[in-house]
Amino acid sequence: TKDRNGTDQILLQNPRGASARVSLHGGQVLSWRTDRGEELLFTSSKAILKPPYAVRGGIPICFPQFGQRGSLEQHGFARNRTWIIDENPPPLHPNDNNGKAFIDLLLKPLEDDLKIWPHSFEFRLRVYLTADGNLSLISRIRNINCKPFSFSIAYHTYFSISDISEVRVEGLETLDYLDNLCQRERFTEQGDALTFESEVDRVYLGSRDVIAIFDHERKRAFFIRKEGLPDVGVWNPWVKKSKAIVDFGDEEYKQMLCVNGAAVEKPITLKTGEEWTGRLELSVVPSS
Ligand code: TA6
Repeated sequence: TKDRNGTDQILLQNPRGASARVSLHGGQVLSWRTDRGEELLFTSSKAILKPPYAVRGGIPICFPQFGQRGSLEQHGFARNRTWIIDENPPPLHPNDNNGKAFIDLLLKPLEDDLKIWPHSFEFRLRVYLTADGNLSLISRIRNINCKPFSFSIAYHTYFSISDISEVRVEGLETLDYLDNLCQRERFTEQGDALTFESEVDRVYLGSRDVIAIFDHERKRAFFIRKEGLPDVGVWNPWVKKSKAIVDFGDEEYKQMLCVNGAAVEKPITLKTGEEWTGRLELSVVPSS
């Protein structure tokens, strides 16, 4: 299929009818629906579907860095480039194939990207739906044949929620975090669950491998399971920041929360021929 900007999108559907849509623009998941057709990811009504914008919503992939790094664009170039379908990906781990509905993509950096970030890398992404309708993303990043390089990465996931004031996140308690609202100063999470009354922009460090987002009003919980992604970004722009973001509606902060599986605090370094794999699996379950 094609989006309104003519960019190719791949529709994945599992036998029970759960679905996901992946755009070749940015290798970005733009939709993940239950078998009843309920949309689980947030996308802004003001999202701009063409380069140089990353679509405001779904799961933008921040690579080769999260945040700012020299003259690279914010959150790196991967989410703003055209990916291609990878016709013959190297074999994945057997249990990575349990979804019938999957797509393999390959990042195509521009010459200019390689001038700024001169590393011969390969970034292969597999997106698939499991039989239960969970959404799984596997990134495999390889140093083909050059001197060691380092990168950080985040799956900047916009979850659709009913009301940010009725949401709590569990699994981050007692962890340290860098607070982007205080010059990335380091704090320790005191609460036993994270709730939201104002802008939050943090990276929790060395997190556990399961994070839960409880949407009280919709009586459901998202679970984020991750491997190779030790950190968790949490972001809600709240009122003031929302108004300052051109591709974000003034009131939309109430219906979204970003909780991002990431590797940020300790960038990953790959020597020649080495490969890194990062896995993220999202599921949603009823929760009273
Ligand atoms: O989620 C962390 C963050 O760096 C926030 O500060 C905010 O800028 C967000 O990413 C979105 O960034 P973007 O470049 O997509 O507008």
